[in-house]
Amino acid sequence: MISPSDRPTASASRILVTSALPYANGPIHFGHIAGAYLPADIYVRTQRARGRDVVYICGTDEHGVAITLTAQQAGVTPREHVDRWHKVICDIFQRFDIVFDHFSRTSTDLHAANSQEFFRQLLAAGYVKPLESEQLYCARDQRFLPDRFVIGTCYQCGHPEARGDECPRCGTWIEPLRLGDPACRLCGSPPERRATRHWYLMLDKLQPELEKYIGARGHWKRNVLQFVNGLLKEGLQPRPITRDLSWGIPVPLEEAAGKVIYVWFDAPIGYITATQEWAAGMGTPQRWKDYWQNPDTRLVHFIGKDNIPFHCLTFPAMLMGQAEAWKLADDVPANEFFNLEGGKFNTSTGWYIDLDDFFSKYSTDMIRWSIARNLPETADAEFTWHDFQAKVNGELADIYGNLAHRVLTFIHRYFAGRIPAAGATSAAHEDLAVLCRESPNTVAAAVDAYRLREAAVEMMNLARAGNRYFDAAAPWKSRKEDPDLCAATLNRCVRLLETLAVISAPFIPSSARRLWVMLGRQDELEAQLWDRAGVVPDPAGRELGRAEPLFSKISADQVAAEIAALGHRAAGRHDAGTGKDKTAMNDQDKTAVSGLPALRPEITIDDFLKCDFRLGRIVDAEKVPGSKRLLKFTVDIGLDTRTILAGIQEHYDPETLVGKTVVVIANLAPRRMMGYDSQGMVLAAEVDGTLTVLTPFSEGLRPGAQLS
Ligand code: B3M
Ligand code: ZN
Repeated sequence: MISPSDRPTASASRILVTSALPYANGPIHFGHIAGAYLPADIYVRTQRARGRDVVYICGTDEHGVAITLTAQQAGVTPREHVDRWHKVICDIFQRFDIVFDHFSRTSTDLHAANSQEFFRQLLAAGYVKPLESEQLYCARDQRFLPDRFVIGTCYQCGHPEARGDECPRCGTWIEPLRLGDPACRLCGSPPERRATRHWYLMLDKLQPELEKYIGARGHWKRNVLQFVNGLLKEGLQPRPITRDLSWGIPVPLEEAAGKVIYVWFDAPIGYITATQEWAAGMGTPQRWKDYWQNPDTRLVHFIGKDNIPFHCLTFPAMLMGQAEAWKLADDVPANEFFNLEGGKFNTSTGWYIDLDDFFSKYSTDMIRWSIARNLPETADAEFTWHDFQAKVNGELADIYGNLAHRVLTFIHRYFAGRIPAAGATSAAHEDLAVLCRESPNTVAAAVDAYRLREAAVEMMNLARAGNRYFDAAAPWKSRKEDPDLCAATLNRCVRLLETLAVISAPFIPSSARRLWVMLGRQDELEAQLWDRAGVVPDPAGRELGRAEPLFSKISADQVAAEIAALGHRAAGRHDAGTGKDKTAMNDQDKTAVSGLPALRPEITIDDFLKCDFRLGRIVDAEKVPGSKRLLKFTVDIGLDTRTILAGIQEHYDPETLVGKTVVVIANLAPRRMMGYDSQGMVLAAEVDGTLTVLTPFSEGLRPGAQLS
């Protein structure tokens, strides 16, 4: 094994960039684009323009329980299902102008062979081992319930819809046996525990190596390091990497007949398979090794925050346990979540933007720009129609488009479309030249640091400066008073626009290309070198192309109509479902259509009466030190005053809850969390990520009152 300290973070002349492989299980939306694809695409385009040797790899993730379940619900085979979604997802990337060097899929033979080889080598080295364990088993469906086949209450945050693999609310890596009230996703009945044999990745054995590796990655984003170090501190446990499923890559062992490799084991190997396919397609079948086995390459994984443990611990562990030395990630710029108008993007509840409709009205660069300006790099961010309008009208049209338009139409009108002479220089010209020279470096430095939002702002600042220069130079006046100065002004503005076209291309590629052509350039914009973009040779005498507006503005009426349409779509989903015969809708359909959790299995009145619900008054509330989720309440329930913890920190400021009357389950067995005994539970309702603590309609009710 190669020690991680022998693998220093690579300098950046050869770069392999990956974006999380989207599940071939449904469409992707702005949220995904903002998390792992647009930032990577901007990064790759910039590095390529700077002459770096970059390869950008992605593909669809086609295995796993979620896919098996959705295919089953749709009445198609998993193969048919992933074929369909693979194609849809490719088309969506095209619409966003996200351009990969290679876009693969994980259901290929080469990928199966690669994954099996990884498995075999880890087994041979003792990092994969079979273990007997208890797993949840549904007696009614006569099957084990891996991953998403089971739902229950999260033991970390209390979320009632945690899945057997992870909690969608707090991101905890779930151990299914610890879920509260587990239920089979297929039939709703409570599962039993049964002994079975699975193969485990012995993460505990690799923990010391992983610690060294992560220890040498102090430059990573704080959110990533916090998450990973938290897991390391808890101590890594062996994780099962085989599943009882029929769809997936068979475990390459005779005694494991009927078992497949866990989707999260094979998926990251998909990056490698895709790179091999890319190299073969280029006619250089061995070249993938330059990217995966040469320590000089920089390996960068763009992902959403929910994928952190797999990219920062599991995948590196799988690579460390191989016989050869593999590249481990140098950077994992994980993003937070990107929402829509205050809610999560959700196709089944109608809270989404229809892409056909969107692209029939707005351009790719408009949405790329509005997302780039709001990337969830440090905190959750969102798309709102008002902000979309502000970014398109106020920046693309009024700053970038306006500068191009006023400069080019001026030259067309007064210089017969030919770029006028540069003339003598002046202090103002020099200042502008300095700005143009610096601008590509400023943008590139922000991109190198994965601060792409800032890079976008810096790029737009150059256009802003161009407008200021134009205004101050007032060529419409100097045209009569000092024609040479007027010519010089326009000459300088054209040079600035050339610089701008090059450094804006990563963000708004087709608009930048149109600008390039309008500037009369006959060569390829993509072939321009970033490092020379700031010093443009005198273009005097060149004939311009035709000037036309780059961006159209979005009206207030349009914004209002879009917001109304979103509301209607979401409401329509709740009333009318999918238009199928409603009486024929089973519980799973209802869940899918409404976005609400399925009903739990029936109980009797006696079951209900076992729960003692009381009104309580919150006397005190504070954040639990060291926890991002938990609030600690002191609650007066009439009979006593007690401590209750709730995982709602992200939804409430503790002070705002003091004095509120709430509903408490008062006879719940105490549970220890973060060093406190929580004596009960405060009731809250959650829909689409928004959580509300329940409080009675009338004020001044006495604590202790029993609910019935
Ligand atoms: N398909 C999860 C996701 O789409 C998963 C990523 C795999 S990256 C190797 O969030
Ligand atoms: Zn949770």
